[in-house]
Amino acid sequence: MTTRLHLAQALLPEGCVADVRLTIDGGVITHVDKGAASAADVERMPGLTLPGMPNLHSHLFQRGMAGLSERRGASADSFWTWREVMYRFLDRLDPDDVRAIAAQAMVEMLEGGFTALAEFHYLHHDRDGRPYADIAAMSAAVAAAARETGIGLTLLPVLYRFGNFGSAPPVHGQRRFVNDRDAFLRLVDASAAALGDLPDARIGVAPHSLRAVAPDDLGWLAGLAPEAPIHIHVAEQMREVEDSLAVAGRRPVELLMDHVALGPRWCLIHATHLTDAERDAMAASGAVAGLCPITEASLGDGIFDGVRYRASSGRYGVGSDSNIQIDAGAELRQLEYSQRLRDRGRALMADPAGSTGVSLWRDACAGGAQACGRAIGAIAPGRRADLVTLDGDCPALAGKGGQAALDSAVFAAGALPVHQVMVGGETLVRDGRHRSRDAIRRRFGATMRRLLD
Ligand code: NGQ
Ligand code: ZN
Repeated sequence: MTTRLHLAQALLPEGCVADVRLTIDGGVITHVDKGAASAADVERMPGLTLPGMPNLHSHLFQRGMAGLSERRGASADSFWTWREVMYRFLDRLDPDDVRAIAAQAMVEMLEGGFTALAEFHYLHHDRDGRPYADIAAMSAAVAAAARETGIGLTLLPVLYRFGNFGSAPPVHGQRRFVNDRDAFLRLVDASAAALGDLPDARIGVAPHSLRAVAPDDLGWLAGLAPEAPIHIHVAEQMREVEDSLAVAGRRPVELLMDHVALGPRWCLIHATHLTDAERDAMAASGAVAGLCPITEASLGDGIFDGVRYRASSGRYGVGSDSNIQIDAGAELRQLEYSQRLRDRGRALMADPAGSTGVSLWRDACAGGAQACGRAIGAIAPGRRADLVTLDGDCPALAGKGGQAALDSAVFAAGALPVHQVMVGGETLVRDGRHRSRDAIRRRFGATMRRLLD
């Protein structure tokens, strides 16, 4: 089916442009033309329309523990104590709980400007650590939530074998994640089947981290599906760097590059603590840095050097990771502000003489699309029609258009002011509200009350 849309203003690859007409066929943009609205346009979008932002890293279930790890403990709180709270929370979840939490998080993503998701999926097994009768029961729960909400999905089944560097055995809290290679192959096949009829869904793979797989698992995973996206958590915490040096005599990104050839299919999540040489090699490889600025701030990870990485033409995108807050604009703002606080400058992630909001949005869309392995992330022929129209009635946008509207949406509004969202040509959010928001919220509320009882 062919539809035509008129966008009052649009962020195209060349910048913000007024009066843009899109032709969409089978959910894909086939033509981008300039011109005033006409009777052939089935829908007219006022205000500025952006390419939907891909969310390149998330653990959906963690939305259910947002806010529950802010209490100071007896010993020093850290990423590692947060992880204990997280393990205790996920201990209780069954596939229906995961589906309820996932759907709520996806609604918030869509209402927050994210139209696609790469889910880094590692909660696989039953509470006793044994696989469900369907080994991909949890993947099926994620797929069902994607079907219900309409978000574009890249599912990354995670290989998790060990508890730490040196092939240390997994601890009790990790038993629901663990597979050997054979079980992992079954999981990937069953997960692909679970994606079934989801439009344009993609499957990839993810070694959880250098802590959770053996070095020779990396090449094995990369060889499974040589075109598919492959994501890994790396160098997020200084303790990981220290442990890697102690056990392998190499820093995490060095160790990774010793075992695999990085390239555009790779997404390195966090990659916070890099030497100049590691950062330059990563940028030169064409891999994507999967930055999760709000979670990295929440967990006290450190600051990725986006300024110098970008100067070496490094590619990046953003992810909502722990889902403590879900908002595409807020992720970009946090990224820029982290650079400002370190370097004591302004507009640090912007192109020369360019707008910070436009540069951040465009770069993170491109990197996010690459990391998702899907034709998304731009308003251009051949890309899926994933579109976010900003709310021109938001006071932060009053009197502003084009670049000033996007800068204001990212830096001057509380939450990204989203008016309408389309995924694959289908409108899912109108007036800032997802079409299934109320039912999904009710089910999430009932689930959370039971889980926290
Ligand atoms: C995760 N999250 O898998 O959810 C991780 C924590 C780990 C972040 N790294 C667990 N933000 O890395 O061992
Ligand atoms: Zn993560």
